[in-house]
Amino acid sequence: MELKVLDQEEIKVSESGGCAEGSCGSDNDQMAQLPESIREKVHNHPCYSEEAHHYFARMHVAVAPACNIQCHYCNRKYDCANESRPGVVSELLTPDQAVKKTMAVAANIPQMTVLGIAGPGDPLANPERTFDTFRQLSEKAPDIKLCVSTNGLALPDCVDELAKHNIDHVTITINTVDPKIGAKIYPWIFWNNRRIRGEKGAKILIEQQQKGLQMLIDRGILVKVNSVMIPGVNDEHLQEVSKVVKSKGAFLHNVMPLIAEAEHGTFFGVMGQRGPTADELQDLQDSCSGDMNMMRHCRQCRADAVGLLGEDRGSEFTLDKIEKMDIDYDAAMVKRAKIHDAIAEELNVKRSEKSDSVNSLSDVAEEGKSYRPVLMAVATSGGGIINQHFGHAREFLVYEASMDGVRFISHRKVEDLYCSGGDTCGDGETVLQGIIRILDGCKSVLCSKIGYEPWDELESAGIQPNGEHAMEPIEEAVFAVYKEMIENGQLEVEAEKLEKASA
Ligand code: CLF
Ligand code: SF4
Repeated sequence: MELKVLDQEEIKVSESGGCAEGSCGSDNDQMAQLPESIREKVHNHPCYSEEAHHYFARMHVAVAPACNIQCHYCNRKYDCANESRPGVVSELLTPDQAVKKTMAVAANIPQMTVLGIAGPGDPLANPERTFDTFRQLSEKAPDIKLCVSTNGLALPDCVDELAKHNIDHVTITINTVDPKIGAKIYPWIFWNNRRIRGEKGAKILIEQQQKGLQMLIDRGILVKVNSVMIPGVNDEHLQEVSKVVKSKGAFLHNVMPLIAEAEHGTFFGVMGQRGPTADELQDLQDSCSGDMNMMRHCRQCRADAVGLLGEDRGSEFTLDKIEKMDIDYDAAMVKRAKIHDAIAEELNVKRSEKSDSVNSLSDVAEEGKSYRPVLMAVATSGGGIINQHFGHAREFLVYEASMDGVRFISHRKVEDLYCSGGDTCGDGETVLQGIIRILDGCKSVLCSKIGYEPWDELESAGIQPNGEHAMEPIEEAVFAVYKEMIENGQLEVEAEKLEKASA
């Protein structure tokens, strides 16, 4: 698709850019294999499709304050604009306010396709507020997909109601299928008006999760399972979780890293429980991927996030701002449909171009020789293209290029921006060192532009900056750089070494 059908406001989302328990994506090849009925459900859901997340946005409405369990990684905050993690929100909304906000966002960000309720507590522990919001939206904004994320304790009681409102995307956070491990993650659950602690509570939670999962699958509702990877607690057990949920028919598994900082005030944070390293997370995701479609592009969104995954435009849609907006939703729906069609057309064109350009190494690879895989970081603000200045990137997407092609691996967050404006990068060495640290393992970083100073430092750290592929589709650019590396003789390995490395 050419972006010419989009006006400035519409392009903004393409250029700028959760589930409560942190929540998914089939990759492009897996998408092609899906039956039509499922493809229809996931093709424009930014969490269920890795491809879609470059183009389509989601929003959360924070209507669900209460929770019926306690997780050791959770501490909800209700008036915080600064932290980006599940359970944090700026303002709690009533269902009426949530409906108004959703329609305002949908009218102003036509690429917003999904409304999720993901907290700050558990949506199904607040059934009146959650279902009132869904009921109103399914009537007033029928072109928006509805999505919910839950810990699963109340799920079996809510499945019929979910089906009634056409909610066909449900995320269950399942961190374990073993009560012994569960007792280390959940100090208590609130069940039949009583607080139940330890293994007994964890056992009930696990049974409810598995029962709810089965009931959803039986009704044809797509289920994504989120798991928080907690080193030393459930990391070695999550492959088993993946097997169990896959055998029941879950569509996608999203293994997310534990976020635990003492200043968040969570039990794990205060106790110094560490989260996994990027390598540990990737190894676990890879080992689960034999059993399951894995989501690797989750951003562990706030419970009031708005926009493309990885961006937050919530401050544009505060209650006082929405009050002043004049929304003609019927007109907005027509415009949204046009834009969605145009994006679908663009994706079709890109897929066919990709199949021509991102497949063959035959012109550079020598027969009988092997070439090692390479990680590359990419600066993008959405649209599936390399369109961001190195110094403006708030996160980098990491891709692996190998003889099998290009695949998305993960995103890595930049805690502080290297620079906040202008086209040149000059100072800020400390931040730059931080970026170099988070890009560990990457051989190249592709961006639209980069200053001399960061260029030199990146190069000295063994990360080759590359601004030659600005405005090109990401996967094609990564593949082109990989080919150049092969041509330059940088990647050749002896066949036995490659076998050993992959064993
Ligand atoms: Fe929200 Fe979750 Fe629906 Fe997506 S988020 S309720 S499935 S619309 Fe997505 Fe955010 Fe990860 Fe959740 S990136 S935290 S997986
Ligand atoms: Fe927090 Fe409840 Fe979600 Fe656990 S289930 S992360 S306690 S809101």
